[in-house]
Amino acid sequence: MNYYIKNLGGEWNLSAKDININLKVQVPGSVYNDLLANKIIPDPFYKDNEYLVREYMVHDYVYEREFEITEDELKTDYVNLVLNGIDTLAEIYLNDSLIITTDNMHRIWHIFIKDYLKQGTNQIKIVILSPLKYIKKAEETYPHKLYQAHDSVKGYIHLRKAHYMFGWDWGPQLPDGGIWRDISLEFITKAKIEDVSIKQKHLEKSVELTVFPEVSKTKENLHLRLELIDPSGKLIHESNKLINQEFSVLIENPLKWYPVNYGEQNLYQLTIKLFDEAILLEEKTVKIGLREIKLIQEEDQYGESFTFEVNGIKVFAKGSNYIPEDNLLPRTSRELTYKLLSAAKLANHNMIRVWGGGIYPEDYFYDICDELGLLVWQDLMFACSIYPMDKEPFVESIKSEIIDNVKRMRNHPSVVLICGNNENETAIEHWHVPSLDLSKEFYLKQYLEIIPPLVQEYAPEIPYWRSSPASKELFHNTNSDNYGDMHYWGVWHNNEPFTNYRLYFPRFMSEFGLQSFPAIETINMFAEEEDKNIFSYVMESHQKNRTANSKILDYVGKLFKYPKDFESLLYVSQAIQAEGIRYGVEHWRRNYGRCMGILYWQLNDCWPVASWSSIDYYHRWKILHYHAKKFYSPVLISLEENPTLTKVVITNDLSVDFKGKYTLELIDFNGKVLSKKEVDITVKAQSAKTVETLKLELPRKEAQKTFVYVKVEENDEIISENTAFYLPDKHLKLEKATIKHDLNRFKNIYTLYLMCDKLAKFVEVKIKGKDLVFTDNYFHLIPYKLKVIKFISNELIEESDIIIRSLIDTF
Ligand code: BMA
Repeated sequence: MNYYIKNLGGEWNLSAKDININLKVQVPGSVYNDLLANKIIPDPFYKDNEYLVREYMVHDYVYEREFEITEDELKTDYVNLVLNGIDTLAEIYLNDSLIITTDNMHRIWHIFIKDYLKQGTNQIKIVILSPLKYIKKAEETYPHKLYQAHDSVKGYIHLRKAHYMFGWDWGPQLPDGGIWRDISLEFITKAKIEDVSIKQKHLEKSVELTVFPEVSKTKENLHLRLELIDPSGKLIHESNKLINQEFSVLIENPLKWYPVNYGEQNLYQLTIKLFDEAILLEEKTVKIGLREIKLIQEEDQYGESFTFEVNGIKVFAKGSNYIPEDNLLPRTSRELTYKLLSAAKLANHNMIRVWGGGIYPEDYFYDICDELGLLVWQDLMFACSIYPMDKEPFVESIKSEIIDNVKRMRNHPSVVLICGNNENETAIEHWHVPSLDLSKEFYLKQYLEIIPPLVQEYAPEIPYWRSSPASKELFHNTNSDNYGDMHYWGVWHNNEPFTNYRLYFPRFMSEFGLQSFPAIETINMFAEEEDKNIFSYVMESHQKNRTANSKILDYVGKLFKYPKDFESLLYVSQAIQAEGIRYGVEHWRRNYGRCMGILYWQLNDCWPVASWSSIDYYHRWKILHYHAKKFYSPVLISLEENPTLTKVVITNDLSVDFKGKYTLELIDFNGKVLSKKEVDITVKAQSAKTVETLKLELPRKEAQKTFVYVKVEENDEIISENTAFYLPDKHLKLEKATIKHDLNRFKNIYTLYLMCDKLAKFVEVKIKGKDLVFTDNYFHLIPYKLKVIKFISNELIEESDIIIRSLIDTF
C-alpha cells in the first residue's frame, strides 16, 4: 500500500462531565461552536452573552471517537497521527495510552503511533484542558511580572494560543478550544516527502531553481522525479534523482510573479514524485511564483529607506492590517477569506499585514494572496507582550511553532516579510514595562538570537524584520520618521486631530487608525431597540477600547454637526473615520519615495463591534473601504489645502509614465463654475508631481459655499478625482439637494445615474433590504455633474428600492 491519509474528521463525541454535557459533534470544530450548534450556549455575539459564554472555558472537554484499522493498514511501515491544529492544552490518548500532550495551538504534530494501534476498532480521546485555569495558575506561580496587553485575560503570555481569544481592544474574551484543524492518520510505505524547499536564483534571462525534497529518514534506495508545469499549463521540465539529492532546474524566459498593478500573477506548478523502483509511493505539488524580494534599507537624505522590491520593482505598498476573521474559528472558510481579500484588492490594496496577536492563517489565505497579487507582511504571533523566555519548554515550543509555520508560507510568492512581533519593542521603550532589564534580555533572546537563524534556515529568501515598529537602534526611537516602519497613534489614542498626520513623514506607515461604528444592519444582529444608544450596556459591551465612544464623538464634533439620531451617529462616525484616514494617506502618497508604504489599522473584524475596521464582521463595507478604493488608486490626484495656498499633486505608483489631463475647477454649492483650467500632463512612473500651487485665499463667506474640484483623466476616463473645502463641514452652508436618479439593468448588472442641483456630501446609496457592493458610494455629488455607479444583483431591483441620504440628512 502506498502513502495515504485517513481523515479522522467527522462525527466525534464531546463531553464535559462536571456540567453534564454529552454530544455528537463535528471535527474539526471547537467547543463553543459545538455548544452553540447544540443550543447549550446562546449566540456569544448577541448582547452581552460574551461574559456568560466565556465561563464555559473554565471546564475541561473530552473529544472521542472510534475508528477501524485493517490488517493491511497495520502492515504499513509507518503510521503517524497528524494533528494540524489542537487548541491548545490537550492530552491525547490512543486506546487508553497517553501518546502526547500538546501546548501550542500554532503547531503541527506528526506522531508515530503504529505501536498503539490494533486491528479492528480503535479509540482516540483528546482531553482539552481549560486555558483559563492554566493561565491563571501560570501567572500566579511565575516569579516575574511581565508586560501584557490591558484588554486580555491576564496570564495569556504563558500559553501559545492566539492572544485575541483572550480579548483585545476590538475583541471579546472568548478563549475557545478544541480540534481546530484537520486530524488524520498517515500510512507510509518506506518513506514520505516531508516538505519541499525551493530556492530561486534570478539571472538575467532565466531563473534557476534549486529544489530539495525533504524525504523522511530511510535506508531504502528510493528515487524522486520532478515535473514542472508553466503558467500556461505546459510541462517544461522533468528529471529524476536519487533521494537526498537536489534538483537544479533552469527556466528560460521565465514568467515572473508580480504584485497587482505591477504585472501578472504567474504561478508554476511543481510536482515531486517519490518512487520505489517503478512504484509511485507519494507525490506532492506546490505552486510557486518566480520572484526575488528585497527589503531595501539604504541610506538617503532622510535616514534610511524601508522599501519592498519585487523582481526589481520598488513597490509602494498600500493596504491594511488583518486580524482573525472570527472568534469561533470553525465558522471561517476559504469562501469568506476570498471575499474579504477580494474586497481588499477592489479597494486597491496590494499588501496585507497579518497582525501578530492572532493566528497563522490557513494555507488557502496565502494561495488567495498569490492569486490576487496581494503581498503579505507576516508577523509572527507575538504582540504587545513580553514572554517568559526563561522557561525552556516554552522556548522549545515557539521554535517548533516558527519552523512549522515558516515552512508553510515559504514557497508562497506573496509572502515578502517575516516580522518578529507587533509592538513589543516599542512597549519596552515607551510603555513602562515592569522588570525592564529582564524584559530587554527576553526580547533580545527571542527576536535577535532565536528567531533570525530559524527564518534564515527555513526561509532564506524572505526578509526578516525584528518588530513592527522598529528603527535603527534597539529600544530607541522605535517610531522614527527616518528609519524602519512606524505606528502612529497620536491621532486616536492621544486625541490629536487628524490634521496632525501631516506632521509625520514615515518611511513606511504600518499602523494608524480611527474608529467607527458598524452599519445599523450589523448592530441589529446583536442589539434590540432599547440598546440603540452608544452608551447603553450592550453597545458598550461591543466597544472594547475604553474611552473610545467619547473619542468618536470628539472627532465627529471637529468636522460635523451634532447628529440628530442613533443612525446618523453611526453614519458620521464612519464618515469621520474615512476622512481622517484619507487625509493621512493622501499626505504620505504626496511624499512618494520618502514614504514607500501605508497600511491602515484595520481591514476586518472578528465579531460585530465598534472598531478601526473598514469592513465589518458581516462583510459590510464601511465608508472607509469605499474611500480606500479612491485614496489608494494607483494614480491619485490630491490636494494639500492650506488657508492661503493649495497644492495639487498627482501621484503615480505605476511602473509606467502616466499621460493624461487634469482639470481644476472652483465651484460654488449651486454648481456655478467660478474658474476652470484643463492641462495635459505627464507624470513619471513611480513619482509624485506637484502640478499646481494655487494662491487661494477664500474669505469666510466664500469658503462657506465654495470648493475646489480636481480630476485626472486618461482618454476621457476619470482615473481619480478629489475636492478641497476650506471650512469644516459643520460650518459649510449646505442646502438640501434634489438628487435625480435613473436605474438601468443589463442582465444582473445595474447602472445608476445620479445628478443633483446642489452639492451633496457623502451621498449614500442603499438598496432596501439588500447588502450590495457598489462601484462607488459615499461620494460627494457635484451639482450638474453626472455620476454613474454600478452594482450586481441576482435579485430584481426596482427604482423604488433605492434609498439615498447624504450628510445634510444627519442633523
Ligand atoms: C495597534 C495594534 C493593536 C490594537 C490597535 C488599536 O497598535 O497593534 O494592538 O488593536 O493598535 O489600539
